[in-house]
Amino acid sequence: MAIDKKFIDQFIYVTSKAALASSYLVGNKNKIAADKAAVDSMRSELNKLNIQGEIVIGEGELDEAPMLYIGEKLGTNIGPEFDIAVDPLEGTNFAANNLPGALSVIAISEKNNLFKAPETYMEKISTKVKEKNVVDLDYSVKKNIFNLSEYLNKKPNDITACILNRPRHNTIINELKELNVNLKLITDGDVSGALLVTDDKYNVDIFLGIGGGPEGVLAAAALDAFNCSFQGRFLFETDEDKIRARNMGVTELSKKYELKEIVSGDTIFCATGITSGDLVSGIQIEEDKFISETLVTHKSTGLKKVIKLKQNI
Ligand code: VTB
Repeated sequence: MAIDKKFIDQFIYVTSKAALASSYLVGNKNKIAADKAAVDSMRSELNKLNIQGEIVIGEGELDEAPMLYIGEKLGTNIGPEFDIAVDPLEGTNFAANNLPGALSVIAISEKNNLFKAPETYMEKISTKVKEKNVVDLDYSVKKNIFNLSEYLNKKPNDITACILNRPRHNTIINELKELNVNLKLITDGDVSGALLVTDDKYNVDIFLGIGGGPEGVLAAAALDAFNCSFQGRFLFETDEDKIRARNMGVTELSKKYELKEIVSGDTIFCATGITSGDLVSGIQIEEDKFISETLVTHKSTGLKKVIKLKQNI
């Protein structure tokens, strides 16, 4: 089954309004307030839609998030059953400090087609290579870079790798440097980072490293529509994290998940810019109107483009 394309505009509206709400707080040095504005708006707009939605990736579990918690039901309860993954403000530091790259993100699938990812880290890798055994989470950095270079017919020093700039990545970063790979080090926002492999214009050949698991699922939804590859493996720091994951239905804790095991069937993905970044421009306000840019994908119709809209506030 496919998701009716009438929902595309509705979900673009949801992320545009959340981005607008958050944009008023850009540069205020208050991550929590900027996030709350996006969360409140997103929840209220989703509740107006004729859907039977359920949050599978949200602001946390019921005991830690009053809104958009995993399992929360959204919509008028009339219409199709959807799994909903949200990151109302991806890149809270970016919004708080008025830096490029803050996004409001949502991914929708038909019921039971999006992975219910626990709030834990995930080892990830994405490229535009669809063939198996070229790039793989189980391979060394060196093997991945050599295979990718060969596949793309480039030298390692013509390859660019995107990775979160974190001490936990020091070894990988040093290995990439030794291979003369160009680095794109990002400070936050690895949904966007993972999506930079989708178009040559971003000049990124591989995204890798450890980031948020929920962000991995969101990125996978868009990467599927772009026909790119993604693999993810959860990393658990404490026994409590493992118990929570098991309670959410994750049975194989150390499994390497392929894209299709994370997202299947039809999906809609929308990422609206709050501040301007690599993927989209941020919110602009003109008197009583606002201009938004949203990267939209709809797997079944092949839609994948940036949609710019001017709407009433
Ligand atoms: C990523 C990124 C987020 O957290 O998931 C990252 O997408 C996880 O790593 O934007 P850290 O815990 O090291 O920050 C963010 O950077 C912030 O939520």
